[in-house]
Amino acid sequence: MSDLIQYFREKQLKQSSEQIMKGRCPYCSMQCSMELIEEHVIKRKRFKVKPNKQDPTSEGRLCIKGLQAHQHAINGERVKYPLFKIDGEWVRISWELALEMIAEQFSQLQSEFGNDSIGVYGGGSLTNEEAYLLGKFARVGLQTKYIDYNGRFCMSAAASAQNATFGIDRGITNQLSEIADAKCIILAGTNIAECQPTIMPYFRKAKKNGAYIIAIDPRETATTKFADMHIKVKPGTDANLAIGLLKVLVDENYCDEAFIADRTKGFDLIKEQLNEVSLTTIAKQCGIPKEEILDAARQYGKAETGMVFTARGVEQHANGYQTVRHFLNLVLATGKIGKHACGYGAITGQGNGQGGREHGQKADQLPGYRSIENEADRKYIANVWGVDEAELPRKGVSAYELIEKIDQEEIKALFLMGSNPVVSSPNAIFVEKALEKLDFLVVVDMFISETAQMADLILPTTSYLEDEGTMTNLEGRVVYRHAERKAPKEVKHDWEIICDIAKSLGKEQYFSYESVEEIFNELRKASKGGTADYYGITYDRVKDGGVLWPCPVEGHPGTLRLFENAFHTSDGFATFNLSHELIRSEKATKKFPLVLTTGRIMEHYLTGVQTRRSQELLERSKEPYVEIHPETAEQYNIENDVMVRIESKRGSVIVKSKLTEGIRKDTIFAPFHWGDSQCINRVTNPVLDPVCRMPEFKVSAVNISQIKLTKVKQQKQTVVI
Ligand SMILES: Nc1nc2c(c(=O)[nH]1)N[C@H]1C(S)=C(S)[C@@H](COP(=O)(O)OP(=O)(O)OC[C@H]3O[C@@H](n4cnc5c(=O)[nH]c(N)nc54)[C@H](O)[C@@H]3O)O[C@H]1N2
Ligand SMILES: Nc1nc2c(c(=O)[nH]1)N[C@H]1C(S)=C(S)[C@@H](COP(=O)(O)OP(=O)(O)OC[C@H]3O[C@@H](n4cnc5c(=O)[nH]c(N)nc54)[C@H](O)[C@@H]3O)O[C@H]1N2
Ligand code: SF4
Ligand SMILES: [Mo]
Repeated sequence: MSDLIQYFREKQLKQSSEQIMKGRCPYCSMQCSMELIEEHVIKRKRFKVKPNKQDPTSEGRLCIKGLQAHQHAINGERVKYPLFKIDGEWVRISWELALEMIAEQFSQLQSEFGNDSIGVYGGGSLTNEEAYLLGKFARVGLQTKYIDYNGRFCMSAAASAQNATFGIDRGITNQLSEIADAKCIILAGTNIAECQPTIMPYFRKAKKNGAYIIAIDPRETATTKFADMHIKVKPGTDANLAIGLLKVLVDENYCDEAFIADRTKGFDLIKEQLNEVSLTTIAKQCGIPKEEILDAARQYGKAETGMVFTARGVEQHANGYQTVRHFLNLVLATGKIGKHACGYGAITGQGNGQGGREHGQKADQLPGYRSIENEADRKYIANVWGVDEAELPRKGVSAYELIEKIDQEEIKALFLMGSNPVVSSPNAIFVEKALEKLDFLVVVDMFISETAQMADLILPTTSYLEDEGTMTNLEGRVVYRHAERKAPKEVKHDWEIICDIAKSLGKEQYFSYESVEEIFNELRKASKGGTADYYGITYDRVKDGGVLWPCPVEGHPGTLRLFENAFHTSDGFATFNLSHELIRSEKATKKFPLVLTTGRIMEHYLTGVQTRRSQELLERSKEPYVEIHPETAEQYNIENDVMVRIESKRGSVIVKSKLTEGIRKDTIFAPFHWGDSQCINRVTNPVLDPVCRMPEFKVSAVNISQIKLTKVKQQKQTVVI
């Protein structure tokens, strides 16, 4: 080797460095852990991602989103300091000024219009500590009743149904490892293969062990292709289908009479009601052959073990609560719960979808899944917080209703942390107009999202690589997120931002923490004795593989399987759902004859703010589209891969057509990961479930038409005819 080469090698070695950082994917509820290796070679940075083989949930797997997640966190578009909008332009300001401004605006509005003139809107990406603190900030810092979060759009139907049926809502009732031994699995409106890809090997194992898998979805997906049976249900009719399945289970004696007698209430009444149910009518309502209902019920009925999973496909409906309850009836009637490989799971969505809804971001909830309207719960939390119970606000309204309050100018300022409602709310045009009415909008984000773009003030927050804390994954396992990357200099953690604002509002005594662990320890106390009891979970334990709640005392092993001996209701019984009265979804009309349903694709996450800033993911999936059946397309004179206008009562969007025989002829499907003019929520239906206030993202009556594009060469622009 020449001296010169030797010299450069040595120089390069001196200038190279490697940092290995433990972390956890910021996206879905699997919360797969990993190591990110950041290499500096001369002036270049290189990143490698290594899954964590010791992770008990992901078992050492990562999907493409997890492998590329760091790309958004290191993206140059990150907001690096507070930004204030002056004459439509973003101006860099100091934290001191930003905090002063917030204190002044909030105090002024509250003294003029009352405490409830400020709204708080949170998200399921926040850590447990931050979700907890945001709830406390609304109730103690601002003393407003108006707080809610994006989980309202996500899990509220399943959560309310589980609470009503079982007395507790912990996503999945069993550990994932039990799936392998389930002999029949019903996947209702859940596209696990694309939305929780690293969960799939659990189901593959089950299949290898002889499980029969039934997928219920109006269109073909990677999940339905994996299943043994695909019921291509008409959107919005799943409750009817579940009633049909129960009728077959009852009529053909697949019920576990002993379990029903010992552990449940309300079965006799339901049995009576089933006499009036006609399978032929149900098959017609659902747009499927009657034989499929019979086959599916028999498969589930005769299987020794079985599990039912639901997700947003059956939950995001005006009757989402009822629908999930009807699926829970199947589990109860067959006694397939509380035993090995028998149970139910609502597949949670966001990284902290589960923990985010347990500790007080929800309008009616206090930490530990306590109720803000229950006197004992209020007293307990007031005591932990060191405030007078009478000072705690009462319950507020759900996320979409909060936007309505803004529209009605009852809420004058909004503090938004970890959500992008301009893209993710139904009826997005209305939402945008409502937010324009705000006197003061503060958005805490890593990026200038579509909603942040409308703000007066943007506060920059740290990413998952920088922000330590705990998350509760889809198993109900509380896990620790290492965050070993240094935050950009002027960027703060969400929890620090909340504390700083509270201090500037003169509430320092309630928001003084040295570390996230200190916040967690307060959360543990606040949850003690509540439904979601985290008291026995310490930082030492979460750093070591995680603990499944409830975990009421230190040393408790955590609850691996729920309901082995009793349900969590006050009398220990689970309750069958009695209501057959179903709210009708938006009906197709002559003007809007098709049903639009919406959802996700593998490459993008929610409103795409993060994944659209990940080069690799954007490369794989650049633009939105709409799936249309070829026969439907022909009827509407629509070709493949052309621009199509989708129109509803509420508005319209233009996306590319994708013809596929996989979808029902009366249904079209579009993902919702894009904003502005391609935001599908400009079209969707904001009708809310009366119990859980979930909007009906999955059924909107629409029309479609092809847009003819002509290139006018001279003008170098595209003209829409
Ligand atoms: N790649 C990716 N993964 C994600 C996310 C993401 O944005 N991208 N988001 C995360 C979050 S927050 C969530 S909540 C979960 C969501 O996870 P899922 O609920 O699995 O996702 P969706 O695509 O919304 O809906 C699931 C399926 O429901 C079907 N469906 C639509 N309407 C109906 C209906 O009326 N009845 C039935 N039976 N099925 C219907 C859709 O065709 C779709 O295949 O995913 C999480 N994981
Ligand atoms: N049509 C249709 N609409 C839907 C759905 C559907 O199926 N169809 N699904 C609904 C569901 S299930 C969900 S969960 C919602 C989600 O919708 P949103 O709540 O809008 O979720 P995100 O797109 O993740 O927006 C989160 C924003 O917070 C930022 N962010 C990420 N992590 C953090 C953090 O730790 N702190 C802070 N301060 N900011 C952070 C991101 O950059 C992004 O701008 O969308 C709902 N909307
Ligand atoms: S997106 Fe979900 S499945 Fe994929 S790596 Fe992240 S946490 Fe795991
Ligand atoms: Mo979600």
